[in-house]
Amino acid sequence: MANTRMNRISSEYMQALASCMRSLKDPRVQGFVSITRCEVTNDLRYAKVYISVLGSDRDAQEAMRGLKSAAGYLRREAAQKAGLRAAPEPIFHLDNSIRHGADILSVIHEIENAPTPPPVTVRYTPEEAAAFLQNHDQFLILTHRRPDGDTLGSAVALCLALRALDKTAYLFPNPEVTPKYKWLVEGLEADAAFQPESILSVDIADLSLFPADAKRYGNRVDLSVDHHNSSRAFSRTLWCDSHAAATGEMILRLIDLLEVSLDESIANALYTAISTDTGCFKFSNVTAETFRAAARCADAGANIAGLNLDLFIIKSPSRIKLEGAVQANMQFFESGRIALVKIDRTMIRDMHITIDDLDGIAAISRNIEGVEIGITVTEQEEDCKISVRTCSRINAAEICEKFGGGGHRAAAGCNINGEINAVGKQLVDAAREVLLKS
Ligand SMILES: [Mn+2]
Repeated sequence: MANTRMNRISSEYMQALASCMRSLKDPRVQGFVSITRCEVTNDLRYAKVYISVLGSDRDAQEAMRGLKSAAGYLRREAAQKAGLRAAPEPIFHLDNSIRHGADILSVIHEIENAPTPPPVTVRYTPEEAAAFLQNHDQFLILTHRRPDGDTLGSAVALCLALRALDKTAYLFPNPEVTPKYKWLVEGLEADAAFQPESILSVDIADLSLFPADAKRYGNRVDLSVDHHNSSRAFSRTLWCDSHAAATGEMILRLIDLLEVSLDESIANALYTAISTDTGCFKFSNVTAETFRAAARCADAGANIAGLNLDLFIIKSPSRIKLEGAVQANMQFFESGRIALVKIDRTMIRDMHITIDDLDGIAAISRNIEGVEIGITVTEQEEDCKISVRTCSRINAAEICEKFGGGGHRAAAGCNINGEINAVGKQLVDAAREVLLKS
C-alpha cells in the first residue's frame, strides 16, 4: 500500500520536475536531457533523480552541473507543482546505461521554443493510421540513425504510395545513408525549403534513434509506424505491430488500405525492407505473412534476384579481406565456446573498411560450431565498440550490461574506453563468468 503511494508520488514528482527543468534557461541543460527514473524517499526529504544526456561525456557533465546549480529552484517549483506538502531535495545521478540506448522515459528538453512532446500517445489501428494519411498532406518521413534496409525501404515505399495519392511527400535527408542504399532514396529527399505539415516516422523505436539533424522533429511526430518490441512512444499516434518481421510488412498493409496499387518501385523498396530485416528470410521473425508480402512484391515486378545479389551476395573487396583477417586472427577460449574477434584501426585504415563492410561482421564468430559466445571488438576513434552474439542458452545483454550497455538476448553491445587488447580481455573474462554460471 505504502509502496503504491510512494510510486504515485514519485511519478507525479518526476513529471513536475521534468516540466520545471524544461523552463530552465541554462544553456548547459539545452541538449537532450531526460529523467529516466525518480524515487522520492518515504519521509519526502529527498528525491533520487536519474538523468540521461544524449551527447558526449562533456555534455553530460555540463548538464549535471547545470542541474545541480538549479537544484534550489527546482526543489521549490517541483514540490509546488506536484502539490507536495514537503519539498524533497533532488539528488541528481547520471544514468550512463541509458546513453547506450535502453529506456528513455521522458525527454524533457528540446531546442528552445519548441513545443513540448505530446503527453499521451494514442495507439492506432492500421485503419486509423491509413485514415490519418488519407486526411493529411505535406508529409516528411523520418528514418532512424545508421539506417538499414527496413527503415529506408519502408520510408521510400510509403513516400511513393503517398505521391500516388497526389500528395506531397519527402524523406528526411538522413546523412548516414550508406552507398549500399543510396539508390533507394535518390530523388525522394526533402530540400531545406520544404515545410512539412505532417511528420511520420518508420521503424524508429525510440527518440534516441533519431538522426542528429532530425532531433528538432522529435516532439512533432504525428504518426509512428514501427514493429519493435521495445518501441517507446514519442509520437502523437503510434501503430506498432511487434509480430511483423519488418516495418515493410506494415507499410504494405497501409498501402492496401489506401488502395494504392504496387508498382515496380514500391515493390523493390518493400522487398528491400522485408528481406534485409529477416536476413533474407532466415531469421526467427519470419512468418507466413512475410512470404506473402514478398510474393506480392514479386508479383508487382520487384527485381528479386538482382536485389538478393546486391543486398546479400556481392561483397566489396575490402569486406572479403576483412572476413579473411577476422577468420585468421580469431581467438578461442574455454575449449572453443568463446570466440574473440578484434578489428583495430590499422586494419580499418589499411583495408579501406567502410561502415557497410562492418555490417553483420559480428555474426561470423558466433556462427562457428561449438561457439556459444562470439565477441567482436572494433576500435573506433574514441573508444572500442563491442558486439556480443550468443547461442539461445546465453544472454548476450547480461554480458554487455556489465559495461553499461545492453540489447537483446541473442545480440547486445556496449562501448568501452581502453586499449583494444585489454578491452578484449575484459570482455572474455565477463563472457566466461556468464558462460560458466549459465
Ligand atoms: Mn525494422
